[in-house]
Amino acid sequence: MYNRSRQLFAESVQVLPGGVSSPVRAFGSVGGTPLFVERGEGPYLIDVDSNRYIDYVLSYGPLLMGHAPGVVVEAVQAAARTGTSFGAPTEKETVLARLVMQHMPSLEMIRFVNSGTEACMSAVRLARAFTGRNKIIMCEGHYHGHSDALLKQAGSGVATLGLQSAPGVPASATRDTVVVPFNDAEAIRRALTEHEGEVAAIIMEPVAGNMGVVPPVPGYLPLVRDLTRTHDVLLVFDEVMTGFRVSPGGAQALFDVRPDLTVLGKVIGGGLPIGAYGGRRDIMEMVAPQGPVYQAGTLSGNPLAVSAGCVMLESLRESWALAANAARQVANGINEAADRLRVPVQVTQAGAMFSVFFSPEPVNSYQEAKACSGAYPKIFWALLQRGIYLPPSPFEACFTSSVHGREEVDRTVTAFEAALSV
Ligand code: KE4
Repeated sequence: MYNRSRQLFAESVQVLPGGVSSPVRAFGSVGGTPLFVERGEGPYLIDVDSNRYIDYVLSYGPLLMGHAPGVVVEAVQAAARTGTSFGAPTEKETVLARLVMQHMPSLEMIRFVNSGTEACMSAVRLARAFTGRNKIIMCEGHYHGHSDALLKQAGSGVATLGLQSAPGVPASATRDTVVVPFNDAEAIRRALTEHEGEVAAIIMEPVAGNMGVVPPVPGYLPLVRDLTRTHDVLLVFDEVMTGFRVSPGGAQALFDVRPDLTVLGKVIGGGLPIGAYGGRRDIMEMVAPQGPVYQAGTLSGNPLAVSAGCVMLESLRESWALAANAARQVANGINEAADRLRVPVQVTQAGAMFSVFFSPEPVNSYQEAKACSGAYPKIFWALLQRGIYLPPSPFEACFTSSVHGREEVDRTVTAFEAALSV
């Protein structure tokens, strides 16, 4: 079943810490040997032992059109034939910027970088420079990449590994990071009052995806926006995951809340390395070389990633509608199966991403997500053995694509019904 993956893992652990290039891939949270991938095909992942799965990881979000969509492959091949990197501006960067702005008008200017981490880190530096203040408020269980200031009670792989501290991150780096529970506006009000005049920005995932998918409770985001305005603090939406996934215009369109800055990644690179931050012109004009806030990158605006991103966004509305429909059908099917089996689950779905919490009560925070994460490994393996590949951690989101069709949905729901019966 997994012999070749086991062999490759035995080799990779010799040279890669944990045998992987990113912690969550090591299956630490669910046990067993991580799957080594041979190839992806549309909604399917094929591992090196020729096992075939319906893929709900989709590289943790970028693949809104599934694996190796023809138009993206052709765009990347064509770009590569003219050169892989120039260290000079290209027209495609402006084209991608305009495509982003069509869907997210709050971004009046944008800077491309190479990862969500880099984009979040740069957005924090920019917010601090613009306001002249140092403190940053973030939410427990949210994940904004692994830059020092934001590695505090974070979600995703940090939560997966149960890391209580961040070795190598000096206290001085997180001294100005204030952590509050998600979905608790009073906690934000208290933090803003306690640190009046000291806070540069609140950064948050407007729909949490790194504790499982946890939407904002009704009224939360508009209230946060009001509080940031009252206290003259910037609001930064980290839409690396939610952007172009919870709606074509991201969470800011879905909930009609306009942030001052937005962080992007994943979908805008179609699976190639990319990140971006953007927002109000008066803020973005502070970014070097137009302004004094320094941020740079050898491969920023890389022509292959930007070409892939342009193709992804050119057909965004159609892709998103199909992917969101698949997510909705899977979510409904799991709910109906769980009802039939009287298994208490909370299925959360926001556009083309969803999660299943094994809890009788709604999950609105990281602590609540953590409290019901114990059942996840059993379900993960029961589904994997039925050809369904979920993220190997309860602190991740499940993603659908435009090519997850009725057949994949039906097979997924059938597998869930069997797994929930185990
Ligand atoms: P990257 O540096 O991994 O490109 O992006 C960091 C990041 C920032 N903000 C949000 C909301 C994110 O979800 C991420 C990265 N997401 C994780 C998965 N939850 C990346 C997967 C991994 O760490 O291997």
